[in-house]
Amino acid sequence: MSGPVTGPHGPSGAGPAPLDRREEAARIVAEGLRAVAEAASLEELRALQAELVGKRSALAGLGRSLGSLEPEARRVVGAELQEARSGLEEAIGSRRSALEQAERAVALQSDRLDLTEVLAGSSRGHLHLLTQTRDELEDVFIGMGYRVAEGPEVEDDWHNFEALNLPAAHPARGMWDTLYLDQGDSESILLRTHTSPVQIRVMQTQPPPIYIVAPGRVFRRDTPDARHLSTFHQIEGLVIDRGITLGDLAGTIESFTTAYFGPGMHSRLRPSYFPFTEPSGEFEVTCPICAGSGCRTCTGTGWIELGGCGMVHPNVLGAVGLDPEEWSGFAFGFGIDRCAQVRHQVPDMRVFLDNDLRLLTQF
Ligand code: FA5
Repeated sequence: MSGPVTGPHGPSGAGPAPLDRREEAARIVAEGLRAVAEAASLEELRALQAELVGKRSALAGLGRSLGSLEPEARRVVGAELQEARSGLEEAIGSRRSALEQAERAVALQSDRLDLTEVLAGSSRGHLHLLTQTRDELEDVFIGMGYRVAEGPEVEDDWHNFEALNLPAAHPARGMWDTLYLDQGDSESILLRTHTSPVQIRVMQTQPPPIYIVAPGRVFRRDTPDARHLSTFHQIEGLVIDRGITLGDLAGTIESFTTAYFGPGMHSRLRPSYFPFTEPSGEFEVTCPICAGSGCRTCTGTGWIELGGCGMVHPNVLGAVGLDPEEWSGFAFGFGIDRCAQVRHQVPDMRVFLDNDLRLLTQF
């Protein structure tokens, strides 16, 4: 506080004299600063703030009593009280920042998750078998010169059906029991039933030649059983180039089969029907359990179905503006879950969704 006030003391009975007020203010400031420095929490500090500089504080009371002083003394003491108040407010502000910082540090420490921690007796996490399978399938096709493409899981009717040569009310739509979303026009937005709409999206956005695979999640109203799930994964393949033949498709499937399943495994095509390919086939691989001699798993045939395939239908090329006279191609789509099941001889596909450590730690 600055020097002594030289003005006359107030009349007796009209509050403390200026000097008393200044001593009182100095005492309040000294005690206040000590209390602020010792405040242990933001809550304690808030209470102190009201006590020291609030409307009902002793300092405010002193300020209110200045009216009884001579004008000059009122001005000087008033300025000193204001200075005392500012000093206290400044100290409260910096103590608040320090306490807030300390509280944040404690909260951060208690919220911290050590993701690298390995608890004794537990195993380190790793990719799920289905993710590993998808990665390996991608690697096989990347090794054969393909690129990886992606498409949305929520699709529109045009990409999932119409552009794939499946107009509304086409009987073959029944091949896919579809989950529709309550969006837009009735039955216009759906959860994709297969990865084939990615064929359309790729052909719409990039000119041939096209060599892509598109892995992803698909959805159907299928009842889960040992070989079916209602949410599962497929990998789509699409080749569009000049002069592509059925022989290229068969050779590609055979190369993939031996690369992914091993040298003893082979593939074969069986005639089938898909509206977006002509001719169409289903491709099967050697049953890994009986090595082709016939067992219960392969119903005695020695073969297990993996997916569908065929030569891209001219109507599909037309839907995306490609000239079927110039371009031809093949497409295939097979189950990633089915691949993992066959390769690792998992009897029931539903275990892939159980998150049971006894299964997860085997792969
Ligand atoms: C299709 O989905 C066609 N889009 C495949 C295709 C693509 C044909 C390109 C021609 C050209 P399909 O419904 O048959 O076809 O399914 C293909 C594969 O997905 C099946 O062979 C099987 O391996 C897998 N799959 C089908 N339904 C399920 C299911 N509910 N659970 C697990 N895997 C399934």
